[in-house]
Amino acid sequence: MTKRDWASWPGRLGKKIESTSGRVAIVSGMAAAAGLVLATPTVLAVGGVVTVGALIAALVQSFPEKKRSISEFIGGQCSLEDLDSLDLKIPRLAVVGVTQSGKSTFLSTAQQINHVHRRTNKIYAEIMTLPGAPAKYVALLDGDGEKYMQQFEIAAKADYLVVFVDHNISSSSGDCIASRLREHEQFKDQMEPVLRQRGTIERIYLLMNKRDIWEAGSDAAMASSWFDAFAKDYSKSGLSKTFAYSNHSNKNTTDTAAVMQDIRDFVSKWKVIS
Ligand SMILES: Nc1nc2c(ncn2[C@@H]2O[C@H](COP(=O)(O)OP(=O)(O)OP(=O)(O)O)[C@@H](O)[C@H]2O)c(=O)[nH]1
Ligand SMILES: [Mg+2]
Repeated sequence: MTKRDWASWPGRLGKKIESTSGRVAIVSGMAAAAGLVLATPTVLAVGGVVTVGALIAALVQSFPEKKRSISEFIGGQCSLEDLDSLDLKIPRLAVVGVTQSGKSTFLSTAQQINHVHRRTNKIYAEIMTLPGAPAKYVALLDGDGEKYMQQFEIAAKADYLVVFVDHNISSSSGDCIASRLREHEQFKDQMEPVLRQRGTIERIYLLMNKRDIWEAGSDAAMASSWFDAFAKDYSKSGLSKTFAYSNHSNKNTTDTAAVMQDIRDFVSKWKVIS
């Protein structure tokens, strides 16, 4: 039998009836007017048929959408609505941070995908399979770092949040830029109420990216002490049940493998609901 979210049916039906009742009222009004010229039993019969017909139509139209198999989406990109239609409730991991901090690079490196590099401009999800018996899945969410609304939307839907920060928008300069650090602080301040509203998130992992360039630069101490203070702020905020942070480089395979291991550990404890 096709899987559907039957629990959502009463709510969908209520909405449908609300939108149908206006139309039924108009038809009833017309029937009343017809009653002035036609015999009453005929009008009653027509009115009854119209009302019952409208109710049946509302019942059918409010039928919950079909649940879709996860296998349809593996290996490609999908939308948040697609994730909602899945026949399994899988954990969601969102990678957030300001633009050019390395979010999409992390996702493609972690999945060993060679994407042609370009800025992200809309929210997308990818379903990653973690091998094992049975296999486990995690949905990876990414969006445009210039559009904070996209960042907040995916953060609000995540069970696990990877937050990217860096010392500089550049991917080649080791200089630590104060305005860039402020940008990360403002991003956190603006995201905080969104996270508080959604309720405590399971895990946040904060990464100070591009260490391949800032650790060797003359501003390394400045970058490092800013990050320590920033991480302390996060851990005290109580936004997540668990919190971790580390210096990171997407160019360092050991760093990426360490974050991936953390994700695997998280997913392996996830209770799959089908
Ligand atoms: N040196 C260095 N460069 C990196 C690192 N990670 C990412 N980059 C570079 O930083 C630039 C931006 O990376 P993206 O992954 O596109 O950044 P993003 O956060 O997805 O940006 P938006 O899509 O605009 O939100 C690219 O040129 C990457 O090659 C890193 O660890 N070290
Ligand atoms: Mg991106």
